[in-house]
Amino acid sequence: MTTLHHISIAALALMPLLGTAPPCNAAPPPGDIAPDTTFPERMRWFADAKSGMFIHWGLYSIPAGVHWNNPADKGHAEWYVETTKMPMSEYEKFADQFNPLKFDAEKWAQIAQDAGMKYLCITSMHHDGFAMFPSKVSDRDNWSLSRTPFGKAGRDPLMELKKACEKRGIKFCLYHTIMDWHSPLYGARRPTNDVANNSGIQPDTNKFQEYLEASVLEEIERYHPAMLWFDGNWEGCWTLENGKHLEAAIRKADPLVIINNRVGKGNHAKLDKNMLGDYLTPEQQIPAQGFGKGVAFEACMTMSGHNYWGINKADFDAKSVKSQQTLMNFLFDLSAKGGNMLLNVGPTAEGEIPDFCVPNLKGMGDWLKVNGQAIYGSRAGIYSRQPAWGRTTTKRLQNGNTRVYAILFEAPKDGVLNLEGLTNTPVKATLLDGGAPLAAQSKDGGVLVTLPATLAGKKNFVVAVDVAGEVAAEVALDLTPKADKDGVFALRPRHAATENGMALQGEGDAENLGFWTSKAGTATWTFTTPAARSYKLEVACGAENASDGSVIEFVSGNQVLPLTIKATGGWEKMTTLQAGTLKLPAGENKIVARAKTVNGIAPCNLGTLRLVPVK
Ligand code: FHN
Repeated sequence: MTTLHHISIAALALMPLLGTAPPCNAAPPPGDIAPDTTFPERMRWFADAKSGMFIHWGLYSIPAGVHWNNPADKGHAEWYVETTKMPMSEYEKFADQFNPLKFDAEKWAQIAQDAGMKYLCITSMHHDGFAMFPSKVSDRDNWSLSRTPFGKAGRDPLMELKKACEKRGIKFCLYHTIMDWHSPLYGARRPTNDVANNSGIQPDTNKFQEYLEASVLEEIERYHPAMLWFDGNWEGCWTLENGKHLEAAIRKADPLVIINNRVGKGNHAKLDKNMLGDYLTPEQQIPAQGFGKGVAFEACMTMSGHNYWGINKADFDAKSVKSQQTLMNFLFDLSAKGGNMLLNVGPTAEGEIPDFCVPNLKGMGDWLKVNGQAIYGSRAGIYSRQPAWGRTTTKRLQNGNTRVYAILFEAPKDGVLNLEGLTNTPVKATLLDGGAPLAAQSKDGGVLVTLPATLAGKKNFVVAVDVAGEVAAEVALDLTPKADKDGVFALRPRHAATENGMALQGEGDAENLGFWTSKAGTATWTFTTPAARSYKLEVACGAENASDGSVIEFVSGNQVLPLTIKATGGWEKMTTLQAGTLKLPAGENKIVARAKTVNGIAPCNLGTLRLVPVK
């Protein structure tokens, strides 16, 4: 910027500080916000809620991942009976032990409320087929809470939690499995299901459908959940027709209940013509982009540092949990793309949410108390590819204007927020926390907002900019990495197009691509080189010990650079490895990162790649 421009900026910066700031967090009166008719009426609470708590709690919480026959093997969780191949007759004994006397629904609901979560979804029945409530339907197989000491004492944790949630205005929702490792009627019976094998009952698709629907309808009648979260729909014995029949039965019983897309078949995170249910459910990943106006989606993510859903003793003992910033970045990223975050906790068999989860949840809730206006009720932001400085969300206003919320990871060093590509005329700009007015102007095809020097170094703050009219759908943003003065390319995690389960997390220099939990996961960087030359490829990566020795590859054209991962002791503890040299032609180039051999649950987390010209 020219000196003259700096002077004008300085002058502009002084203006608002001379004014008197309106009251803290001057939220626009609700009447200001135009009603959003994009979604059917029953979906609107969901589209506005943005953040929910997921809870995986069941008999598997008793062993908490420690193998019944090999105590050194601690790598299990809610898939316990399946992954340890425990005979079902042995697993059933956990039901006679389940007595979570420390369970306190008020405490759980308060943790969710303090986290700023607007709905809560708990496993009423996971794949072990065990009903976590006194179910008359499941009692036919003696396979519900009724048989536990807790149930015999008259407790009903789902009802207690429903009441505690609803008195706090939190929507109560239920997870229900389709895949059932216990029922003798389920089509894909496991060889270890000796209970079914000895029952003399054969798998029967129609009778299983009747049983499943009876179980779901019993829950609707008993708990009136606001949403049903189906899961385990991927096995061949569940068909699209089964899903349609179940969905029709639910709609008839309660036209207002929301249903996720796992009631049907197909990819959880891809729109397809056969999609059933009301919204998409990417898991452990944040899609690179949203799915377009009016398409609801929710990414379910784990708080566990090792990505467990049900509690895992080793993870618990290590107090392994994702940072508050990572959780907030999930929420910022998903809100910017028009989606929700369903964040999971795995309570103990004694009935407690791990206490080391609470500070990060509360910290996120405290941020939302001040800046929640930028999240709750918002819709996707103005960019289809996200800027490095932060995220945006939007709200349409009654007066025809659009409020753009810019969530900044950190104050820009030059004190100017550049909403590049936003050609709408700025009408008003304020700092959301405190409501101080800010100077905004259209310039160079964007909107520049001058930030007071008092914000220097501040993180995670929101600037609300009202602009005239509707913002063009997803302002194009050039995110192509460019070479610096030394010809070095910094290919940042946020510049990558990710596929199949990699999620951007962290911020600033700690930014990284995580959740590489599927071998199909890839990250692709696209950039343009001025001339043909060779580059050394340096890769920042972090890996847990179990991932040591994994091999990933960097592919560019017909060149493949293998890189053996060295554990750094933590997914986000980055070290830089030399991957080798690439000869790149002039013009557009792509580098694809892919997994070759994976040790542990993922090969590594990827940080910034650097291409350093070979002299
Ligand atoms: O198999 C389940 C798993 O246990 C967990 O419930 C997750 C959470 O969405 N869903 C399935 C894996 O995709």
